[in-house]
Amino acid sequence: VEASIPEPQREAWTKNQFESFKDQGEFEKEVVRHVETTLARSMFNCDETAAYSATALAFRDRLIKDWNKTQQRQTFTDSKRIYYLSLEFLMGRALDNAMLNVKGKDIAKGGLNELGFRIEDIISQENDAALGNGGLGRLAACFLDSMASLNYPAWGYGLRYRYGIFKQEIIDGYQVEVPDYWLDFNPWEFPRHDVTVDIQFYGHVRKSQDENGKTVANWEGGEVVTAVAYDMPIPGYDTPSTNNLRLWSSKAASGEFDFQKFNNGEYESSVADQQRAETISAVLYPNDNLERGKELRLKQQYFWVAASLYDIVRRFKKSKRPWSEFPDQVAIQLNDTHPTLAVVELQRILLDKEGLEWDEAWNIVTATFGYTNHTVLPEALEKWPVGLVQHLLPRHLQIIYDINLFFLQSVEKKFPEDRDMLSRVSIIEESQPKMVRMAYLAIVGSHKVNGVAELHSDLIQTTIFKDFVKIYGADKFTNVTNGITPRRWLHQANPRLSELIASKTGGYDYLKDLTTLNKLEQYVDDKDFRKEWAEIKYANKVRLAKYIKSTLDITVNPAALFDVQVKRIHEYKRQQLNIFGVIYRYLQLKEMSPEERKKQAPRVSIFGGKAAPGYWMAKQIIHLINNVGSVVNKDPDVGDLLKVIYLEDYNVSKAEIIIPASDLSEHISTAGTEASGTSNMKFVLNGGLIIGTCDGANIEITREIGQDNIFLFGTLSEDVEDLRHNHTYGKHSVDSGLQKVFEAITTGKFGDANDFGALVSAVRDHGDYYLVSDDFQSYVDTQKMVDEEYKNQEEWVSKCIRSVARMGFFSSDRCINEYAEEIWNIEPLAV
Ligand code: OX2
Repeated sequence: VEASIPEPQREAWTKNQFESFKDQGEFEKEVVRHVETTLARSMFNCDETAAYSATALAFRDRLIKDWNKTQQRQTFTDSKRIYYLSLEFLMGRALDNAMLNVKGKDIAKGGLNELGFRIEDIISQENDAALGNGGLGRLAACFLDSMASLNYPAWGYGLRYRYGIFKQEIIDGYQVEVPDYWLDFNPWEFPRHDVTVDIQFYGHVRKSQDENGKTVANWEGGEVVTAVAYDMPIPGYDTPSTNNLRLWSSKAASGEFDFQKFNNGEYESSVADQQRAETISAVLYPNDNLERGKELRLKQQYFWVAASLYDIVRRFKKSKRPWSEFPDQVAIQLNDTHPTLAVVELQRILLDKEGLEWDEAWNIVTATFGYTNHTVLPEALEKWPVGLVQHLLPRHLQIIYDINLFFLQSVEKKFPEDRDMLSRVSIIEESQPKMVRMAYLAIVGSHKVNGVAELHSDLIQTTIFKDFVKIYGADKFTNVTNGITPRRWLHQANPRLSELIASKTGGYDYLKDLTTLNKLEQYVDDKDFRKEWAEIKYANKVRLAKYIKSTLDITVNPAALFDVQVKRIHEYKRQQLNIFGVIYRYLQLKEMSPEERKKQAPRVSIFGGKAAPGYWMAKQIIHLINNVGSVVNKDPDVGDLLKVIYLEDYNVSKAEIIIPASDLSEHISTAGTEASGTSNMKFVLNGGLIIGTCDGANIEITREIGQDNIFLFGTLSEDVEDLRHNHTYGKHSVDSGLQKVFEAITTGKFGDANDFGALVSAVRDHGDYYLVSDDFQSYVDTQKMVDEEYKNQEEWVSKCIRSVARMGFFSSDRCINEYAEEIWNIEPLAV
């Protein structure tokens, strides 16, 4: 129903519009109003939680106005929109970001202070919105920030998980998972109970003839679940543009609650149906770079994709344009293969619902979609058993078969000689059981395929998707190197550094054009500037040291080198290489005389990250790190020279404390395995140096900041295959340094040796797939160099400043502009 206020009454509306706070007084008034009326509390009963809620609501009121106007503007101008489909959005906290983006943080700080609160305490009341596993989900969140900041008409679509990524506790050195129920009070979401879509599963397909004698497919029967929209405003920085993130929640379809059963006293079983429906959006799968092929996951994917497409198509149809203009109005980006069913769903809508011919429909589909690949790891490439797809989505399987048939026909025509090609590129893998290869389906269904860093984009074109480059030509494949939002990852996380940079680069404009950072280069030799810079780093380290003290009761010396590796725990990311290096350092320290020890550079090795609950080896790595910590940290021979810290429950809000405090961070994946990495960019942007392999975005970071400002080591990706081959044929030796480390572990220096047997043998006896032994020596040698260079603080700080000055390229704004131009063909909307 189109409801609108009649002309004569509009003036009353305009006159009485809500005005957001212009100054501190108005902000305070709004907070008090929300405490007293929205929350029904008084100043005698206003704790930090209530103050947080009221502050969030005050800012939310402000955002809503901009949000409504942005949506109206987009509708009136009928401009092309980009829809970013991602199963993960790792947003973190929203309040601080909202305050900064609308430039209201100073007002809030003063206002809260006057009301008796410290803004930091209020901000930290908020639960992280942790609807993601790691880099892939955080990238989606940075992209939302950039799309809004650059005024692109953009929507994110995802799932509203009731439980985000689990919370990690470390108990007796082991990871324990605790559910993350994050929705207690979430002022940032708006339930749209009027925006619902019924989603069908299972059933069967019946073919019939329409009045023109054309065969039509009817998908009938099965089960229906309702998707309800929840919207979150996404404010841009220093612009009124406020975009929408729409997350779907599942509930039983209205007809589903079985009143018959209910009345017959079968209350429990009627509730059970309800719960079954709600299960779909209940929990985020906690695997990073791993696909386990569970039916519920496939249900999640279809539920989310079908609801989103229904919404997108509904919006398009309002414009009354012909279908051929769909790709002029709509661009859809597939964040990895998780939303690939969208390709099939849009083809189904156009064929079965809208009555288009196959070719016409398929041209629209392929012109609409773009696909971003984030990994070459075989265990992360999605495949679904044909039988499962047939059972859950019978009509979709038929369409997949047809897509494949037409695709293979075209391939056969082009490569009549290469019979093998057909089975290699088929969307259906002829294995036992047969599988649908989702990446191939995504490539065939999109007009552009991109990797996320140069090396990675080269690798996909020369390895896993090589045949597709032959078939489609190189133009279909491109690179868009990842980026990060400088608003959260510098301004918000490191306010003092941001202020210092602003004072030298001509204000905060650098947050909108990060290349402006290059103005810092002229201050590299300025002693006072270096001093201020170093003081800020030190203060950030003190903040982290306090956090470590308060959570772990371990005292660390802020003057020591803080060496940080925080990311998901994975063998390919090689936290085992890091901890073996720490053990090696420890053994060396133990062998030294007290005089020799005095010459050593003190270090704090800081780890953090979650292991997938079912990833046993990753959990062993966590256990080993903790056990090494408990031995080293209380060894009086070592004292301040080495501390080993495991920070519990690494997440976005903790990253904002940890990253600004790092001197050195580790990005040490086996070459060719880390598609990009994005925390590497965050660490450098915050004035830390990197030790890393020639992998992912490390390579481009090196190119930008210069090889003197980064500590690179290890095997190159082009040599990995040969080394692995040698290992398999027994040509594999573990050098004496690493042998000593293994000896220490297997003789029980760090607790029961049996606990770590598998970790050691993976390297020593079972082929060392991740090349830990090959890279060990060059790793410890490079760490030695780090020790030496850190002693020369003036030079170290100069390197940090120079690096930051050259990091402009890694803004997610640059990245989004590349997507917009090369893939989405979309323009910003003037405000
Ligand atoms: C991650 C990649 O592992 C990481 O290298 C990359 O920076 C990030 O995506 C964003 O592009 N799941 N997570 C990733 O890939 C997959 C699959």
